[in-house]
Amino acid sequence: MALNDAAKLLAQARHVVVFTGAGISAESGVPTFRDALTGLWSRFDAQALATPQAFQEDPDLVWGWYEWRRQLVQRVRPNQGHLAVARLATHVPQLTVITQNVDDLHERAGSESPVHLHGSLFSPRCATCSRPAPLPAGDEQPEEGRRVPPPHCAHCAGLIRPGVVWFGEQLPEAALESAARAASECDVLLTIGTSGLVYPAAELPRLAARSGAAVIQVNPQPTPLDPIARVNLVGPAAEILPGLVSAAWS
Ligand code: BJW
Ligand code: ZN
Repeated sequence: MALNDAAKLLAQARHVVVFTGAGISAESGVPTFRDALTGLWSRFDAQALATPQAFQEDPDLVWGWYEWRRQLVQRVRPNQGHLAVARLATHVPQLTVITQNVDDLHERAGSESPVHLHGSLFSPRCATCSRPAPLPAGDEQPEEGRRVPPPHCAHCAGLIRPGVVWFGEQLPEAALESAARAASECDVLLTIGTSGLVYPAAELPRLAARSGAAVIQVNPQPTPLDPIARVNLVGPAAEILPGLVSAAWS
């Protein structure tokens, strides 16, 4: 049975990497990017919002979108999937959590220092001088699709931008390096709720597999990572992960 196979691999591992995408936060109420009915980008054009060019052309639209998402995330809670990932740290000798998500639900579930490959909704910075900027005051969630003008930098008056990684931008070097190191050294990589379409993040499970690790995938849908997964657990993360952790350490 797939769950028992995955539990055995986890229980024997010395270093486990958990690699997460938007799907792990779906059951908290945070929309994914590419799911046909609920994805954020089924309502908005991704290329129109998640690129440096879009911010240059229409900063109010892009800032408004990120403010809407930041405040949505502040109103939701970590789910059983995030909590099970945090519990893993009490069982395995070494655990590295690598997330593509810009929310803070792993931290709020109790995972210490997850590696954020694509930045964070909570670390705005100046688009001109790159200095960090304070989060805007107020917690009134703007209406979906509403334009909100970004604040100006206190040092150079440049526009403040979200601290996330847009298409065509480099990932934070230290984060990518430590993620690649962990992926190449681990015994098991557990990939959860990612479509595996966005690079260089999507290379990490492949790197782990090439380095001899067992890849376990948790996802209700097929993904391009299916062929490299030693075990495929088909279903939602908040249902599968608590059972997986219990099966490994019962
Ligand atoms: C559930 C579930 C449940 C549902 N339980 N699961 C090589 C080949 C081709 C292209 C490239 C390449 N290398 C680089 C590129 C270009 C580009 C890229 O990858 N393009 C592809 C789309 C083709 N990459 C980049 O531009 C990157 N930068 C870069 O490469 O720099 C170097 C460079 C610079 C300049 C020139 C040349 C090179 C940067 C990528 C940044 C990605 N940023 C985003 C936005 C972040 C900010 C924001 O949040 O708005 O990151 S895009 C978006 O996708 C976001 C996500 O982190 C990322 C991944 O998405 P994720 O998490 O997988 O979500 P979904 O929605 O796709 O999937 C959800 C999954 O969950 C599904 O599978 C569901 O089934 C599942 N699910 N419910 C479990 N309950
Ligand atoms: Zn500045």
